[in-house]
Amino acid sequence: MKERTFVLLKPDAVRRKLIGRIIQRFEDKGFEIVEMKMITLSKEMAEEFYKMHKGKDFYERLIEFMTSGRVVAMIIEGENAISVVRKMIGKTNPAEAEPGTIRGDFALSTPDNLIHASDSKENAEREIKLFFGKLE
Ligand code: DGI
Repeated sequence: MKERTFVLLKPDAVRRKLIGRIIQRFEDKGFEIVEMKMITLSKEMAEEFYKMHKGKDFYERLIEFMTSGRVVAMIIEGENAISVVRKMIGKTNPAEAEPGTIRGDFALSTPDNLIHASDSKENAEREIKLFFGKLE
């Protein structure tokens, strides 16, 4: 089923100049980037984005990291985009992410694990609305 997912390249991806190589993987796979923008997240925006983690021990560091530089937000479209893109980014903890995944190949730790991708249809809709102001 053709669907849309939300992907965010985190500040470490921008700082390390990995944007092109990461996007290339999604294009090579056959996905289409249908919307994209580079922004710096405000604290309020980062807190809304990660509100499900509020109160957890890693939360403050996560918000600080997410607001530490520019990010690239995009909507990616294609067959089963939500689950396939999640598979391509790899496990949350890059130390456990398989080689061949983005986190497995390019990252070693959290919160600087390079990339976010929606994990469900509900979250994809929420995140697309938050960043692009519309429901898909
Ligand atoms: O969707 P993910 O980014 O794979 O994971 P998530 O939505 O559960 O968590 C969002 C970010 O918060 C994740 O990319 C890194 C950080 N995080 C999540 N769980 C942990 C964590 N950081 C630490 N240090 N420990 C955790 O258990």
